[in-house]
Amino acid sequence: MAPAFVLLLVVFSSMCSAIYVQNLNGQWIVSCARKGISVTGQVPGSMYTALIENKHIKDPLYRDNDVKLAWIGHENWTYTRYFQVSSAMAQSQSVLLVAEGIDTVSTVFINGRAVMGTDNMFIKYTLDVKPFVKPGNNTIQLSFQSATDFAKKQADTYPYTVPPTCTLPVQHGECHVNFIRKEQCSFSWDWGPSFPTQGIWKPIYLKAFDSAVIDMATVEVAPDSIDQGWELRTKTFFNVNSRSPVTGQLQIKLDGTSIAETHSVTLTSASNMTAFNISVPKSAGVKQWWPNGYGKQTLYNVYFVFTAANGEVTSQRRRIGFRTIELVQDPVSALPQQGLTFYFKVNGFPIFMKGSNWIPADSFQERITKDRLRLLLQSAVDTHMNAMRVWGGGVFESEDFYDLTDELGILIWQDLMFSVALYSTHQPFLDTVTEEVTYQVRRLMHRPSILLWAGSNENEKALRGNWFGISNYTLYYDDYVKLYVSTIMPIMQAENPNRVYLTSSPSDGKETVKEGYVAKDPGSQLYGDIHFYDYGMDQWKADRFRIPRFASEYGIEAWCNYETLKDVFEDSDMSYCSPQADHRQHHTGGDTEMEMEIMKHLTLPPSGTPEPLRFKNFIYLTQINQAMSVKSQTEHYRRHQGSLQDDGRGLTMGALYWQLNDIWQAPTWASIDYSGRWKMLQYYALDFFNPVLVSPFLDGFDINIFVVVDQIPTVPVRDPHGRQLTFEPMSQFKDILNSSVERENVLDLTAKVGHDVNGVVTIEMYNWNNFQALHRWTVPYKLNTTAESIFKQGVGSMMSEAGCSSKKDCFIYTYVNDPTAGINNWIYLAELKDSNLQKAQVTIVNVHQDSDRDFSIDLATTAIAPFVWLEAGSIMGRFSTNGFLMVKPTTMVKFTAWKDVDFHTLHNALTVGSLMEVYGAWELQ
Ligand code: BMA
Repeated sequence: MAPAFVLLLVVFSSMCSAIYVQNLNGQWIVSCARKGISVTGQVPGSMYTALIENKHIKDPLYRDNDVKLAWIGHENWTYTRYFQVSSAMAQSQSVLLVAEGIDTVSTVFINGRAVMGTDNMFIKYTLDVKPFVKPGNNTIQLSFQSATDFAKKQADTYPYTVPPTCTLPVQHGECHVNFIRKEQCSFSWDWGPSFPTQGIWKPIYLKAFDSAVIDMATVEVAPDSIDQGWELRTKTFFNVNSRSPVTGQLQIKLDGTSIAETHSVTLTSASNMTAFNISVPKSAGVKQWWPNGYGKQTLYNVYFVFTAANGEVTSQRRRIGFRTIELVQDPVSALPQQGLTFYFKVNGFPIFMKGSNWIPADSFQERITKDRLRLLLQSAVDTHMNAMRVWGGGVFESEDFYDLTDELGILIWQDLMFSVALYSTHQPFLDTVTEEVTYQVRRLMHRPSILLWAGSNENEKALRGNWFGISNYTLYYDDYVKLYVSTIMPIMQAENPNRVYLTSSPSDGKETVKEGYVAKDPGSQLYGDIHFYDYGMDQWKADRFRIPRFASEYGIEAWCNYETLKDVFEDSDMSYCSPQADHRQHHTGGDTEMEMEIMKHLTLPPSGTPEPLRFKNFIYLTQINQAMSVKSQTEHYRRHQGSLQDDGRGLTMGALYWQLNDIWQAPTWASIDYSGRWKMLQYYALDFFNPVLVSPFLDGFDINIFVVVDQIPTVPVRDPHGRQLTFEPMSQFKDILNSSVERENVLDLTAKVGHDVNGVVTIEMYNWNNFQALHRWTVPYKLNTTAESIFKQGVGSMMSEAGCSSKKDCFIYTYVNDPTAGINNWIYLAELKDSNLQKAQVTIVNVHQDSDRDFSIDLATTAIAPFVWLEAGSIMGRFSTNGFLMVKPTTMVKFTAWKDVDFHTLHNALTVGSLMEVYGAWELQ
């Protein structure tokens, strides 16, 4: 792998001045003296992958290997390699060792001499090693200390306890992860195993020069209010040789325009940064960057080229986008107790954030390829997501990740890496955090996809809610403020003042600040964002959900796909209550919770059902439960974007469910499992995040049906008392469409919304026993706001109009415009476990190959079938829809394989079932 973002040019300008870059990636020796192990290992990488590649250990994700292999993380590992230094390189004024990521606690030796210590995985380490290297053969060794051992020693010597001390026993994890600046979930989480890695996880190289070289260039793209153009606030940080001032020319150029500036600069090792603000006038005609669903993701390169007086040249490219982001926190009404709005305007437009939460895609970062990231992020975009939260217990993600989010238009709510814990605040810890946050902000701030920074995951909430049973609140409160406010906030203000920094997520936003950074109720529905979990409630119904301003987390567990488990389970493990199935559940009582949730709506497999059928069916039911629960909650949030309750709740403008991806094969909150297969929830996101949503729900004794068109509010929203709220009229958007620069760049949402705000919703009542609707209501609608009720009628009166005599017999199906438009939804009248569902049998009647990877599958059913579920066995790919209600005798579903596959292989692998066949299988017992 090339250094992630450093584009270094080796230019020979004279007989004696040159820049040399020597890659130290590749093969190293990875050893553990105490265990007598010495194997080869790749860098970037960790000791686990080195041991796997050398067949020293089996797949760490296999069965309970995470526990059996726990010893690996408790040992101290050493990375060693030889490297050659040419005499020319050795003679350079500076020979820097640059390590973009060391995981985590190590002493670095060069030719046997300790030259540097490391203790933070999120820092780039740079050291001038000229005094230690020699022409010819050299050795470099990183002698690691076990991360678990280091964390324990830190905790033991700290003057007081900083909880939580250890993870819950059900997680089979390690203790005191809050004492080490390392991926917090690598000591285990409630959805993931413990693999406390050691290694060199990012590129490492030598860089030699005589003058000065670009270390890192930063760009903050800010709107210029005078000419309504833009300003590029640039900083260029240099590595400067220590001996003398260096002069040179720095050129900064905005690609695709005529904007280029060259500045003469003088650098010393003490004064190694230059700052230039470059104006991009309106006349430059740059196009804006839009989130997914709103327009194109136009990106521009900014090139920084430094030519030193001695002829040495280095350069760096930063790819930027022109967009504004504003977090609007205005009073929702004249009554101060009704709180503040919390929504984002992108390029001036209020945008409802639709998305999910991201966790590390693998315990071993080196296994995450760009293809894997693309698969996951494309899945997000394909299901209409425009936002995602990079959760604070993982890592600051890779350049590949943010390249993709920039290109795909996914706005990133970027947590800092602190999660569900209190943290120590002794000076060395604060110092390393300062270095970490400064480096990461500089590394990422030019990215148009980064929406905001947030200090932690849930730490404000944890402190206020006393999750860890502390008795001295003031002590930990002071620590909290010291870390997120006194230490981190000034860094944000200095480095990236144009981007929002929230001290925690969730928080009450401005109200959190007002209340001294730990709000009385960080879960308030009237301020900021919330995380909402309640595994006891009926999550298929809307009436008990909160009505927050923004839901940045909510979700429920389901098992990963059965086929995915085959990678790590033996046949004997494929049982509902097997020890291995238990082992995989890291959320205390998780399986029982899922059972209880399912039983509210559906029937569980009888205990006599043979395995693995019972397990297979249970997995299917958990996925139905997860899909239906998250669907209900997401639709609820979308419906509330245009509402304001009498108590001030409403104007919900974000729904990021927990969680998109998985780190291993297990029951978790993820919608895409570790293999990349979609769970039913991901298929449901296709509909519940659709730009146009028809959303029926039970509102007391009524069926209430909303149409939601969430892009651009058409007129200011008024509440029942005529209070005008803050959303802008669509005319602003029309102005943009009239601008010649932007017309091509944005989706013509006025036309699109114009189409969608006028439409017809058809509502049909069916008896489960008949493909013909009992009755049909046709409702033309014209929306004034983005989310409106277009139909409301008592269930009883609808039933009598339709001639349905019992709720158990009937359900309601609804669609927008015509049934083939794909915008549809349904709602049952009696719990499905009590309904008179018919014995449907769904079959594959025909498969047609459309291309090397694309297939059409014709399905038929003998009766209306809920939750029709297709699988393609071991063939990886995606269906066009899945888990759906089949209301007609036939339908067609597409399958796209990720690799070429021949017709017979796919045909043989395909299976289909529905709830009724699952029930049928039980009756056969
Ligand atoms: C929230 C998250 C995660 C956790 C999830 C499910 O607390 O921030 O820490 O995995 O809920 O419990």
